[in-house]
Amino acid sequence: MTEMAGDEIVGPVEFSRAHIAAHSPVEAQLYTAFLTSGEPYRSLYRPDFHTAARNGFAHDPRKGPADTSPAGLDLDDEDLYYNTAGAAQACWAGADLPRPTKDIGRLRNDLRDWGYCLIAEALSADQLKTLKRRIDDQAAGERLAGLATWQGVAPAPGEPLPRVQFIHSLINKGEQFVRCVEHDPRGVQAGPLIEQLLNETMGPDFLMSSFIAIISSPFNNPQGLHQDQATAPFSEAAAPFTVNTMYILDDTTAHNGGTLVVPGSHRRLADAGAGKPLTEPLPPAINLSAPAGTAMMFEGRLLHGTGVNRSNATRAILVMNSVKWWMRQQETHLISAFPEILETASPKLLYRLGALTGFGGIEGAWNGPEYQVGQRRMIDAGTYRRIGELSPDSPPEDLAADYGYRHSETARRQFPHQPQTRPDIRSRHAGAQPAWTAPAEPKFPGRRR
Ligand SMILES: O=C(O)CCC(=O)C(=O)O
Ligand SMILES: [Fe+2]
Repeated sequence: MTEMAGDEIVGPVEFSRAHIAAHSPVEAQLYTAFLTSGEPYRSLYRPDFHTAARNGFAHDPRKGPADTSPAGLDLDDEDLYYNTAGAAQACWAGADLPRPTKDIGRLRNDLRDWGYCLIAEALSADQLKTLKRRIDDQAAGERLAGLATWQGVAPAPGEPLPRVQFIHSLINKGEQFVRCVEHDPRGVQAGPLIEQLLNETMGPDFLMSSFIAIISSPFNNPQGLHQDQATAPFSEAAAPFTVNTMYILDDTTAHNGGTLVVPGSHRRLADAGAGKPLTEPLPPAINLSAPAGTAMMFEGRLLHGTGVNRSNATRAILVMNSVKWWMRQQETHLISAFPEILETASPKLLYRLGALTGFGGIEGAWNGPEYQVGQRRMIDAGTYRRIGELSPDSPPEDLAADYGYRHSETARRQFPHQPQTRPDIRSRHAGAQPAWTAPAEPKFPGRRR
């Protein structure tokens, strides 16, 4: 057997893997205890702790019963978190939980105090109809094509796939979805109100992380309750890092699997502290109940998950997740989006897709004020050439090549002032053109520069 190169001692013994391992017991390590705390999920999934959640806020269909459909789902046991009709309902009976409203003051209070709010008639009847029809068609098309995505919940024992269909990258699948991302009132009549609440909660420079449809089928398994702000064990009491806007496309109740939510859990989890176990049990979950056309906004710390659809029809929602501008987006829009979507996008849409150079740049062209659409176009066309190893001895054609970087805003701006550039290269690339120019529209106020 050959020695692994990484175990070779090539310098001072203090740098050897064996020496480092011998001097790194877990107790001596910097933040390992915090990073591996597993909180808050360790607390959330604790059995016999939270009210009306005997097995914690997670569902394991392998634990039975076996004779239900699907196997493992127990719809009678009131002590399971996904059955909210009995003890759970009694627990919340007197609470002034969010109800659909158009009153921005009430919406603010609900989002702050309960972690979610419900915007009444966020979609007009026409907008709802258009979105619903497009989603039904898209979902059916993706199933027929063998392209449907099944995820979010556990499959039942013996079933190969979960009973929840996701539709990804909605911006590619109908212009009404683009309007949702832009909060254009022609697509979502409550768009300006939603955008205001997002701006106040996230800062106006938020990005769109993903925009998807989630369609639960009869007797899907429930989702383990979770925070969509995937920052655990980091937790911040002052404000959330993400906010979801969820458009409800079917009348939703406990019967057809309205989203499970633990009202106020955003505060309780944040107050417990980052990486710390919960010391107080949480109250039970409720199922969201609201008419189609309502938008639920919920913040990233709120505990929630897909409920069990006990009806004989599907339940569809659209979820747009917004993140801080310095967080990684769930979807790499710059690769997923159709070129035409990027090329005709407004500055606001481009910004929200993460196409503004600054973070996630290409080959260091992240210091300019431009959008990365040009680079994407060149990549699509197969004309984007990357800069590799260069030296004074490189073949002249390598030094002079038409690299993709030459077409970036940063490169073009700096090129005339470059010291030592070979004269033939200076003249050859003096007129490098951008591969794409953004529409001359007013600057989007969310832009960071
Ligand atoms: O389906 C739902 O109601 C919620 C889905 C959800 O929370 C998720 O997929 O992260
Ligand atoms: Fe979620």
